[in-house]
Amino acid sequence: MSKKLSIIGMPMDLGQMRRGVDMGPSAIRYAGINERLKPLFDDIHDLGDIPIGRPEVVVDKESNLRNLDLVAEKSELLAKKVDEAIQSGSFPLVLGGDHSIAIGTLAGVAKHYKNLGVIWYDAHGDLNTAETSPSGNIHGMPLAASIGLGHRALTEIGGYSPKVKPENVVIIGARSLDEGERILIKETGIKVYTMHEIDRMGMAKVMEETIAYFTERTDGVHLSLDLDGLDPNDAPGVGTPVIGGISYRESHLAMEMLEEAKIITSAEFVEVNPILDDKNKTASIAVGLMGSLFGEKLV
Ligand code: Z70
Ligand code: MN
Ligand code: MN
Ligand code: MN
Repeated sequence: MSKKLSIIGMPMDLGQMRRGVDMGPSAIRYAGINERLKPLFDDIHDLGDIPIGRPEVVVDKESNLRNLDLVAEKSELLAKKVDEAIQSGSFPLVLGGDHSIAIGTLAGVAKHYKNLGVIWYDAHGDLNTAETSPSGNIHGMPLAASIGLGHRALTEIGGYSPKVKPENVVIIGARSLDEGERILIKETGIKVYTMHEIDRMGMAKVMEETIAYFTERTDGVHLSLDLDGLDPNDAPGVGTPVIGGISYRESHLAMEMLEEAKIITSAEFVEVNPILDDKNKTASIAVGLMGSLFGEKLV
């Protein structure tokens, strides 16, 4: 079977207040994604960007969510593109955009699996709902929406809910969780490897456990990688940096182990903000991580 990749840009910055993350897909392309991944696939299709435009910020009166209708509308477009890519036998790789794009990505992916697993590589849990959100920012909600919790406009993208079962979610790198998110993690039993576990067990063990867990119970695994999961010293170009994060080396090891295990069936790299970056360093790191994820070898 030929190995095909579809690259989809989602330059959406409506899930938070920091402009610049809409330039993520451009920054990642500029960092050489096509050239870097070319040797690793038989065929790469860069499908360009989902049109987002420059809509005005509208806060939903009833729910207080920033840009609710717009995020929902654009997420449907992304879901359709991702769905088509998978139907055509291609691996979908989505470039964000803020993390709210995961709502659309997962809507397009999850219908193709009975038991989709999700790796949420992030400093944050992104498990807020309109009720628990401290900010009204939808990029703090995509994981909640994908397990069926939160505003209906977000949970029902693609016309079905939930996309993922909470027991099929593994969060890696968490170090900034809100009160409501902690409660939800306890209630749902979502597996979390915080920085505490990463330091204590080492990334190799964290990934071994994660891979074993998914191999047993899932028929596909989506990797949702927020660049703020990495330490801001390594990846400074993100809207919400949190110190004490996953290192560059640990992140490469994680990607290499996922590649060896051959469990990842779709992926997205989000929250790259070239305006806040140091000479496109964060986009370059994203591209390097994709290299490891898709089988680039050191020797
Ligand atoms: C906070 C909220 C968040 C990303 C920040 C922050 C969420 N928990 N997500 N950066 N990627 O506003 O809900
Ligand atoms: Mn072709
Ligand atoms: Mn996130
Ligand atoms: Mn984050």
